[in-house]
Amino acid sequence: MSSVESSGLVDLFLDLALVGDSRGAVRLALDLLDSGVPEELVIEGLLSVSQREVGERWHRNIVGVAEEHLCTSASESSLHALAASCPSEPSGGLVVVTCAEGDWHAIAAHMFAEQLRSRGVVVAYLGASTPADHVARFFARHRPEVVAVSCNLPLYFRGLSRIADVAHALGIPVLAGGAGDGRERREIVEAGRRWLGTRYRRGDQIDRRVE
Ligand code: B12
Repeated sequence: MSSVESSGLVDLFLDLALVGDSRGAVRLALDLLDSGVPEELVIEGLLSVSQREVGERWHRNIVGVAEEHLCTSASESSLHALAASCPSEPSGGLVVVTCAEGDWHAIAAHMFAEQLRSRGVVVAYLGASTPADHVARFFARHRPEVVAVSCNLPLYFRGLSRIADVAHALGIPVLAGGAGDGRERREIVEAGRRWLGTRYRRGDQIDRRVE
């Protein structure tokens, strides 16, 4: 558990977010940043943990979809505010971060994209589920160096595969990641490795950047 997680700030973030005080929640994230906590840790220790906690409460029927939406909205706003407060000078080839076709868990992909950006990677984050043929058109126009696909449910492995196929058809390496939890996370990582195939080394470079 990180010091952010154990500080009670997650509960405070949720207290604010779940009653719709998105501004207060964003302020909390920015205060952490101002106190010297690196952006990546604010994302991992505050936003990601709050998202999982609201998922847990949703699962146990303590809160409903309305509260989940409020929390996700506060986390999204926090991500934008953090990005605006942490200018980086990205360089190198373009990395496209997209969700698997069918997967609407955009915020996991957004968190990952922002973590890459904070490490100086040039990132285009496409958001939630995008049809593979439209992703292919974007690839053809912008020729990314790598595509990182966020897949958060095994249900969307096929959608992940469709995006991997269009990337591979253009010779673009694919890195897969993201997960709900537990067994699925391992399955997703394994599926990602299978698709990476011979192109693993270039994707691996990005993988190491997030570990
Ligand atoms: C918010 C949320 C939603 C929102 C998403 C909104 C949005 N804008 O993103 C909405 C309401 C759309 C939603 C819908 C659904 N959801 Co939902 N959702 C969640 C919740 C609460 C949080 C997800 C989240 O914010 N993740 C962000 C953080 C927490 O994820 P993270 O994995 O730590 O992210 C890091 C890494 O994965 C990594 N990463 C991410 N992408 C990549 C990519 C690469 C290449 C790499 C290397 C790394 C990487 O970087 C991230 C930052 O460090 C989770 C609970 C949970 N435990 O996650 C459920 C959860 C994922 N959902 C779940 C379910 C079942 C669903 C629905 C099927 C519900 C339904 N019946 O309709 C639908 C599916 C919709 C769809 N087509 O996708 C289940 C999945 C269970 C399972 N494993 O099968 C969960 C676990 C809830 C639960 N406990 O039951 N959901």
